[in-house]
Amino acid sequence: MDLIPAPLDIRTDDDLTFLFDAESGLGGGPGTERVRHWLRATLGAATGLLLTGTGPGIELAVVPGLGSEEYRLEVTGGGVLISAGDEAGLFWGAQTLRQLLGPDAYRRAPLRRDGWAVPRVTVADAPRFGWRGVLLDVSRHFLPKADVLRYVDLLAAHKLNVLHLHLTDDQGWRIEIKRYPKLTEVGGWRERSMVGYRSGGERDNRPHGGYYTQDDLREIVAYAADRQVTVVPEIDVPGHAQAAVAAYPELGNQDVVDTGALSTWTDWGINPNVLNVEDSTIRFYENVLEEVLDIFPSTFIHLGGDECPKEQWKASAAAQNRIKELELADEDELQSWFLRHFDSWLAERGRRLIGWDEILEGGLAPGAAVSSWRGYAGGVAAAKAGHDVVMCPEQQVYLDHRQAAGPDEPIPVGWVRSLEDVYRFEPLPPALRQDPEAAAHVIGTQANLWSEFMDDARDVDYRAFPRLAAFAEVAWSRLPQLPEDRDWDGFSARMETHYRRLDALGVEYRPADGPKPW
Ligand code: TNX
Repeated sequence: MDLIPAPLDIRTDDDLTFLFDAESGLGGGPGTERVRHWLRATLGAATGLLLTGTGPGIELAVVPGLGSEEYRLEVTGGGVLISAGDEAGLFWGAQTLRQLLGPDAYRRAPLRRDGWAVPRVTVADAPRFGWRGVLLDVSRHFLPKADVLRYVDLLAAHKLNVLHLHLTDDQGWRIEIKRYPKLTEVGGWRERSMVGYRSGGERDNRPHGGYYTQDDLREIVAYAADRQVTVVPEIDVPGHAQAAVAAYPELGNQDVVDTGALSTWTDWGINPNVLNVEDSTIRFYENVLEEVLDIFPSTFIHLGGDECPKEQWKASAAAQNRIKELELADEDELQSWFLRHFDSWLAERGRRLIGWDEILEGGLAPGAAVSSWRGYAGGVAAAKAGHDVVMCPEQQVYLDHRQAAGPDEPIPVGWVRSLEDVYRFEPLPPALRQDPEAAAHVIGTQANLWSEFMDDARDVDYRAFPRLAAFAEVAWSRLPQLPEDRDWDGFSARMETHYRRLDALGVEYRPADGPKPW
C-alpha cells in the first residue's frame, strides 16, 4: 500500500479488495459536499468512474469524537467509509483513498475503465503538526498562476496544508495593489534575468517578470481552500524591499541614497536598500496590507523581517531622529518598533504577524510568531518565551540547496541535503523535547523553496521532489524523534510506489541515480 506520509495506524486482515464498478456511488451527509466534489472530479477523471451509481462505493461522514484533521478510513466488502471530525479530516482520508487506488489514480484521464480495486484496510490517522508548510518564492522568479495551482495540488496530495507565498522581495513585487499600481508596473519586472539553471549559470540578459492580479490570488486562495491548504502571504519589510523602493522612491532612505535611480534588483544576496521609517511609509504599507487582508483570509500574515541591513539607517539623519524621538537603543530596536506597529495593527484586525527569526532582535512584538530559519535557536528562544514557532532551519529544509555533491548538479547552492537527510529531519530539537510546555508552541514545520536559481516550474519540481515527500512524512507522521531511529529503508521501499505516483502526476523529480539531462 506504501502510503506516504505514513498513517498513525493501518490494519489489514486479508488479501481481499473492494472493487469499484459502474454502479459505485458516492454519498455523504452535511459537511461532506466539498470533499465529494473534489473526489468526483479527481478520481472521476483518473478512473473514468462517474461515481453516480446506487451501489456500494464511497461514503463520507462527519462524526463527533475525532480531532481536527483526524480521520478513519475503512474498506470492507460494502465499500469505503471515510469518517472525520471536520472537512479537513475527510479530505486527508480522501487523499489516502487515492493512494490505495494505485499510481494511475493520479492521472487526469483513465488508462482503463475497470479494475479499480482498493485493499480492505482500516486506517486511523491524524497529523503530528497543524502547520505543514511549503514556501514558494515567486519573487526571485515569477511562477505563473497555473504552476502555483499545480503546486497546491501537489501539497494537498502530500497532506501539506500551508502554502507560504513569498510575494515581494528586492527582485520582484508580484501582487497587484490597486492603490499603488507602480508596485507591479515597475517592481514586477527587472531588466534581466538572474542566474538561472537553463542559462548555465550565466545571465541571459532577458527581461524577467510577472505578477498576479488580485483576482488571480483570490482564485489561488479559493482553490487552495477547497484542498484544505491555507495560503499565507508574505510582504517582506523593512529589508528585501528594493522592488518597492524602485517603484516608489519615497519609501527609501533618500537622505542617504539616490533612491530615484534604483531599479528592481537583478542580483541575489542581501541588499542594502531598506525602507525608511517615516510615518508616510508606515501608512503606505498599512494601505498595502488593507488590500492583502482583503484577499487572504489566513490568520497569519508574514511580514518578513529577515536580513535587514542597518547601514542606511545608521547613516540617515531621519532614521537617527526617529531613534532619538522614540528613545530607542539602536537600529535593531528601530526594526523591532517598525514590526511591533504592524503586530498591533494586524491584531486589531483579527490577524497575527509571523516573521523570520531576525524579528527577535531588538525585542519580539507581543503577538508575533516566528519562522525559525537560521537553525533552531531563534525558534527555541521564541517558544520558551511563549511565542508560536514554525521550524524551518535552513541546513535541514531549504530545498533550494543541492541534493547531491556531484559536479553536474544544477547550480549548487549551500549544503548537500539528500532525500535521506530530509527524512531524518526532526522539527523539535533536544532543547524543546525536554520542555513540553515550550514544545507545544511549535505549531509546525515548513520546507522553503527559494528561487534565485530556479527559473521555471521544471526547476522547482527538480528541487522540491522527491524531498517534499520525505518532508511531508516528517510533518505529518509520528516518526521516532531521534534521526538515527528513523526507518529509512522502509521509507525508501515505499518511495518506489510513490515515484510511480509522481510519474503519473507528471512531476519532474530528481531521479535517484542523478540529475536529469536537461
Ligand atoms: C536566506 S530565509 C533568505 C532568502 C534567500 C535564501 C536562500 C530568509 C529569511 N532569507 O532571502 O532566498 O536564504 O537560500
